[in-house]
Amino acid sequence: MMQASTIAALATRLDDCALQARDTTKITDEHPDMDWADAYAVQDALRARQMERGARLVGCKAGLTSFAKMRQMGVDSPVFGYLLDTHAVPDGGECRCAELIHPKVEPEIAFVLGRELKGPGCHIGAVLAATDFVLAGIEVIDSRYRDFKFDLKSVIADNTSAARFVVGGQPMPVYGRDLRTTGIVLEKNGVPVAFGAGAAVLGHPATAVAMLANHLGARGESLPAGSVVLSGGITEAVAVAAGDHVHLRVQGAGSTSIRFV
Ligand code: 0L1
Ligand code: MG
Repeated sequence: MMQASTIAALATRLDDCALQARDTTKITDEHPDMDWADAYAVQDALRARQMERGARLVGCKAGLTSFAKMRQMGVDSPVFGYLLDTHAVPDGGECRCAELIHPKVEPEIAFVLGRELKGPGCHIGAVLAATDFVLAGIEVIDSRYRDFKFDLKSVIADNTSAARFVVGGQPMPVYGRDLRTTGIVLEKNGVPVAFGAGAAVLGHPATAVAMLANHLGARGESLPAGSVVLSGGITEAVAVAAGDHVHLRVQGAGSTSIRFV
């Protein structure tokens, strides 16, 4: 277990990198013995710093939940992070690239919970029962690590590269729908660049939400009613730059978009 002072120093470093839009080397280079609990402890300390500045917790995210993403990043299991109101961009709104290091976008299905979801023991059925509706969601990831080069523990400490997100305004109830066959099309500057379906995320995107709830439950936390949960990129992440306009269509759930300036 890392010392509290080391955890605090690492959280400060990652926070400063995000605030100043500059990168750093992955923290396991200096701390090769960092364990999973240490990695999430750094993430907790990062969240505490940001909330001390006034940010509010609005939800959580699961990352690396599709084989496309795992293959892209060379890892083999999902990771979990948190979402703050400071990460949220209004539908159709602008994301300032000067505030980010090397942003990429991911097409996701966002769950909005009508009831608290608490592990352990969560499964797809419990997630769907607690879900009020799903929305089209674009996550903007921006690893604080140089060239997006990291291992799982380093990326967990860095709040799983969370930077911004946008969700659409057309809620789709899950009852009577099959999220596995729900199709998505991601367009960059009017050109379709990625396609997929919900099943790309662990067979069913609600599986990622159940894993997240079980992960939180093991730590004595839960997903409160009203939480927004990003279930993970359905395709590989797509790099973006100032001037790009990204639009996501989700079958049955309308669309959402974001402009990079
Ligand atoms: O949301 C995600 O899938 C990203 C998880 C962290 C890995 C990355 O930066 O691609
Ligand atoms: Mg994501």
